[in-house]
Amino acid sequence: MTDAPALADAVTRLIRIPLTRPWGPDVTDLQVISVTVRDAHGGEGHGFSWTPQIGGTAVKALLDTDLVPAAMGRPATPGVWHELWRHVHEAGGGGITTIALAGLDLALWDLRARRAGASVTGLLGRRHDALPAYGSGVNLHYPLDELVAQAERWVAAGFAAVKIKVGGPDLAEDVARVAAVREVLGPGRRLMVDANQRWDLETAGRAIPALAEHGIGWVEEPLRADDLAGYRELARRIRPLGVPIAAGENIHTVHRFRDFLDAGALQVVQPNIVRVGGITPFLEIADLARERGVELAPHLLPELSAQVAYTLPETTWIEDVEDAAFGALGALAEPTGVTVADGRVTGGPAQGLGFRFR
Ligand code: SMN
Ligand code: MG
Repeated sequence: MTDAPALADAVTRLIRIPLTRPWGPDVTDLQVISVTVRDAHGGEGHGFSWTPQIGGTAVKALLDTDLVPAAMGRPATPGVWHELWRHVHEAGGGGITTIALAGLDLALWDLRARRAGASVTGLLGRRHDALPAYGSGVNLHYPLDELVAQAERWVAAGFAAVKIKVGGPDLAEDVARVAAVREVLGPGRRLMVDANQRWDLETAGRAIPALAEHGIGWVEEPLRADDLAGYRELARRIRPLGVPIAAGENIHTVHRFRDFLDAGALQVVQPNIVRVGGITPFLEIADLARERGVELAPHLLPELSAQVAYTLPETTWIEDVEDAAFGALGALAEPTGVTVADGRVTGGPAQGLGFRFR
């Protein structure tokens, strides 16, 4: 790979994409930082960084002032990932640094695949034509009737699994919401719940058994994602219930995922391809999950996650947040080709990753 031509140019652009279905009073648009790279032979690649709420400007600045200058002149290949990670590491091993790094990583994968006349899926080796998708909603702020209507749309759309938010101030209300959605789903569909780090250990210890009465496929981010000791203790306490604990959208490195698995704290790992720094580190985390025999479920970004998940030996659930795909939001100049229908995700671009933002 070191015989790749040198990186000659990289241009970033901060784009705000309005959400048609806001994720909360203060989350009304997504921030994407598009990254276009050019190599010394004129090859071009397109990638992006992404953050819903916090840090878009900082991500762009880190790319422009630190990552792009450090990458310039190095081989234009994703193989430079670890050198670039070392370069920005004193600003944090994960978080803004890895989110920024993802923009370059994805652009370099896109370039590498285009150079080979292939899609990234084709380059990595496709193993699945289709994967199961689950309907997901950022819906804690929805009144009950809107939540039920959303669950009805998911059933009508053919999803065999769905995920809703829990962690409101009143546990009885969470239980009523889960019961109402279970009623819509019937016994045969999988229902996952996501507390988005809202509970402490005692609250989680009370809430999870109550919600489990309604059949829970996994409980996601019950505690603050930094609190490894809390997760270890929670896993110990709820083990008899048999409800898997899922987390990963706020875990940023393979090292930290390993800590959680060593602690026996997670049964489902959910790396977000952008937040961990791109496809290169995502594949390391997928290998780790496989070695440890835990379920892998990539977080969000179905148009990207599916393209990589198609290439893994295991079958992974792909998360489809209602009306939040870049194509559906009208953010792309042309669709990626990744489509969710009848509870399945299929398709992808003919070349590269296929992300060109308007
Ligand atoms: C989530 C996180 C960030 C943006 C949208 C949704 C949520 C999920 O935690 O897992 O879907
Ligand atoms: Mg989540």
